[in-house]
Amino acid sequence: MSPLPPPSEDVYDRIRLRQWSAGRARSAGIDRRDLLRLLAAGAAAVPMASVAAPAQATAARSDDGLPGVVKPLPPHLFTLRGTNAETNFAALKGTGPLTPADRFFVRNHTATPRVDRDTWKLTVWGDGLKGGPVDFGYAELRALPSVTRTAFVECAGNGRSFFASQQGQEVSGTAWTLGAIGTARWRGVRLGDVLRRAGIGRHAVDVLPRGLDAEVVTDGVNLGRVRRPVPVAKALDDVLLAYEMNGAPLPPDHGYPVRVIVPSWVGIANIKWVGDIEVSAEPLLTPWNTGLYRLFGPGYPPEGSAPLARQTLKSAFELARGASFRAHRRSVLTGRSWSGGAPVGSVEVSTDGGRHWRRARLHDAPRAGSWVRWSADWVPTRRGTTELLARATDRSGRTQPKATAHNTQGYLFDAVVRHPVTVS
Ligand SMILES: Nc1nc2c(c(=O)[nH]1)N[C@H]1C(S)=C(S)[C@@H](COP(=O)(O)O)O[C@H]1N2
Ligand SMILES: [Mo]
Repeated sequence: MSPLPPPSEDVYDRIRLRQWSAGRARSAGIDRRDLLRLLAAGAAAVPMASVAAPAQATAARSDDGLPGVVKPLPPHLFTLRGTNAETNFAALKGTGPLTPADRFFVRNHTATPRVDRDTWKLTVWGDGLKGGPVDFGYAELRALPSVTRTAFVECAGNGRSFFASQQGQEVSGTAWTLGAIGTARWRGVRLGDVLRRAGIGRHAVDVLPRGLDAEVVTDGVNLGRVRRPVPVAKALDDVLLAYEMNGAPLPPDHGYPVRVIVPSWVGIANIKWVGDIEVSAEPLLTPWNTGLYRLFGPGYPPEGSAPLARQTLKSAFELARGASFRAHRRSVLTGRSWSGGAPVGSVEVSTDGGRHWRRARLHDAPRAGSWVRWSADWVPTRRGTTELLARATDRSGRTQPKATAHNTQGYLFDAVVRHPVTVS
């Protein structure tokens, strides 16, 4: 059995922009000229600063939080980046395969809205339905058959800072290390069940969930509320409308009362605080699948790559950068590897800057859309500084490369990361 889904999603995405330039795709909720401007901005290395790190970014942090985030963000668990909070990988050591909600990274374009689930409703609408709009209340959704699945949510820009620090390349956006990922057990209803109940037609092409958080304003352009289309084939396949995370109601920062979970895809597809879903008979374009979340740069066409869909292959140590070890003492190095494509097959570790490699022990059965924990023993002998490296190979035979091809917004970094440590 092939670990990868049918190619329809990719083919679909590739034709999207062509359709749009030919006037056959619709700019959903934004002026076509503004969208073109954003596209141009994506193509140049213009930092889309207020999208990646909005003005509130500089607001003073309270001791253990951010103004736009509800949960506490103590420094031993999180590193704050603008309106966002990155999970410290060291804080995952010993936590098991699921990321506890108290240490799950937060990526907010603006701020966490407070939504009352009793007055909340989800409106499904658009010319891809056979009839008019259909509303679903929270209780109604809970009454539908539920499904549970483990999936990571990972920002497309996870690992972005290594374009600069390892490859000397300039990129725009939040300077994540590797902690813009979390894995949880999500419970909810199949988006497909809801769409069928709403009367999705055979002519439907795109499904566009939109968040209830504030509109995003960047460079004087109102981008509207956060929204990013998913092709019908994916929407009807394994997408969830989730109301539980790790057995508890979704926390406010992670989309309460209901969020979209699009397994294996870039984080932006996982719309939090979903309020409505447009079902369209035409292909849809928003800022989040045009100027943003495509690859721009010398290796890519002027309009950018196809919109990003699947996440890439990565590995991280559960260790602070610059951590120290004692010489001649046995240590157990632990970490995780994951991929949005084929499941991780094996992981190798180097403790001497990449000269020698050995197999790590895997502690989870590799699964697509999730991560595997691994470990390797190390008895350091030489005092001083060294670099630890971890390199995963997936079941399709792909291995993390030494470098990732540059793209201006620093998406999909998949190269092996060099992790500095000291031995004393
Ligand atoms: N409504 C809404 N949904 C959103 C976002 C947002 O700002 N607003 N951020 C997206 C991005 S870019 C990512 S990476 C994930 C982060 O999910 P988390 O904050 O639960 O970790 O949510 C996505 N869904
Ligand atoms: Mo993201």
